[in-house]
Amino acid sequence: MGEPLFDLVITNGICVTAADVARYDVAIKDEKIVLLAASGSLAGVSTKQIIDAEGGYVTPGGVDCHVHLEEPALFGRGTSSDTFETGTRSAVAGGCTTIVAFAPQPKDQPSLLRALELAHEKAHDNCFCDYGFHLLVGNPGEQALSEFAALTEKEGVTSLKIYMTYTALQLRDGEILSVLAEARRHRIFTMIHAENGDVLNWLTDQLESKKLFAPKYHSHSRPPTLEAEATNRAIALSSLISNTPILLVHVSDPGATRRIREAQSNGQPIYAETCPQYLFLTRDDLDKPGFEGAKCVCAPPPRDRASQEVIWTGLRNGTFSVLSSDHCPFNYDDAEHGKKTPIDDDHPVGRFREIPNGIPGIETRLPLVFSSGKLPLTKFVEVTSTNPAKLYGLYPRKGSLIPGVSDADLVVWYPDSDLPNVTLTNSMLHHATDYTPYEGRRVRNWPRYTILRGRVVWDRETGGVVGGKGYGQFLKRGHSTLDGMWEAVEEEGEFDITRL
Ligand code: DUC
Ligand code: ZN
Repeated sequence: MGEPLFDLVITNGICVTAADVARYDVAIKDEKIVLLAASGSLAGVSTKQIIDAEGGYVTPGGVDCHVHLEEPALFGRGTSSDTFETGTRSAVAGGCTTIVAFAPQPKDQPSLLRALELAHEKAHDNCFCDYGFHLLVGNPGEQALSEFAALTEKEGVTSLKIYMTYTALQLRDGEILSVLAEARRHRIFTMIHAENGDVLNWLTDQLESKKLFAPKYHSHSRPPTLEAEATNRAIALSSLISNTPILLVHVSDPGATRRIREAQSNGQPIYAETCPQYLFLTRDDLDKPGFEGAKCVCAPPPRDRASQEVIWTGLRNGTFSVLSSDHCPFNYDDAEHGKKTPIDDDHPVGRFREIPNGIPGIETRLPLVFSSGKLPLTKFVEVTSTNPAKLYGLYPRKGSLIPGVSDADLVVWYPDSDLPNVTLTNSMLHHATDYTPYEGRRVRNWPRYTILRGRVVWDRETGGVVGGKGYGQFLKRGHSTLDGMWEAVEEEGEFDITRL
């Protein structure tokens, strides 16, 4: 008896990709998918391990490209409650096999490469899933801009994120233009947080002058117009730099969505992301008794039910290419580093302006959306795995099931005949955060197995998280390949100010 032919075989599953839903078996060898075969045909093959999916769906592992871990205080007073270890542990338990997290460059740090080095130090040997980094650019001075070449050519970092709000990060319009021009030159993809920081500070001052401090006023300080205006401005700035591709992150507002759709219809390379909080939470969640609303303080804030429907439609019709978690966790019951830092004798319901913005969601992203029944399964795979992989230069290694090419990253879901019917509670999650904004919500399905590069890392029935800390590898990424965006840039030519 020689060496078994395969390392792992999954039989009897219904495989879903962004293109197809079909019954076939999957064989894995040396961390790769190596064979797709007729359903049941691999049942007796020689393999080290076999999983019978019992008729459950099998999807490519989730790719979550908007994850904040181990970051300093950037979005209010608190610091992240999840480390790379706990955040990625939580990721695999929710079916996510790849994340792209942020390497933040503070305003007093001129170098992006130094920021990247620090992020590597935090993540190295600590991750349960594969990971990459986006640079979070707080100071686009001469040095930072001169490092774009090294980022893409040496470091495998081909995307960055900039902010139109937050004192620690906000860029002026001129700085945004500098980033976009340099990003275009180096084929770096730019993510933009579009909220008008100056307007929101003015509105916040107005609310505070009326002594309106409670968490629910977070939403009044960030009305939809503020997101729509900044979105429109971001699109205008991209068009000024010869239509440089950008992605509007975490879109919540119908007005912003319409503007994005219009730009896309005009042929502009405008991409957009949304997140579960804009599908499952509303502004009423900020108005829970006492300080509880702080659990749902994130930016932009959750909107109303009608807005949720517009966002679902935007996912179905392709306005949104990706659905990420924006996992940005802070402990609730923590007055030193968490949501409760702004509570004091003068402010018994805190001050919303200082509540750290962000909610946990890395583990609940896929189960919530998969179970909702509101997306066709192929669309579910497209926006949670395939498109993120394409947008951020990981495809087809990630986000697909191509034999000989794709990493063996898979999720096996429960079959319809045996649904686990889970009631979400924080105690069942694997992050290090003391709450989930989805407490008590019912989800119909949950990843039964998560497989990363051929190894079972999550086995819900026996063992839970069975992957190892440090098994997750750093991924050097290529340029975006979604919709041939950079080919279009080649055709349009380099930015030339005399053409304006
Ligand atoms: N929004 C959040 O809710 N948290 C982190 C940053 C952001 O933009
Ligand atoms: Zn953001």
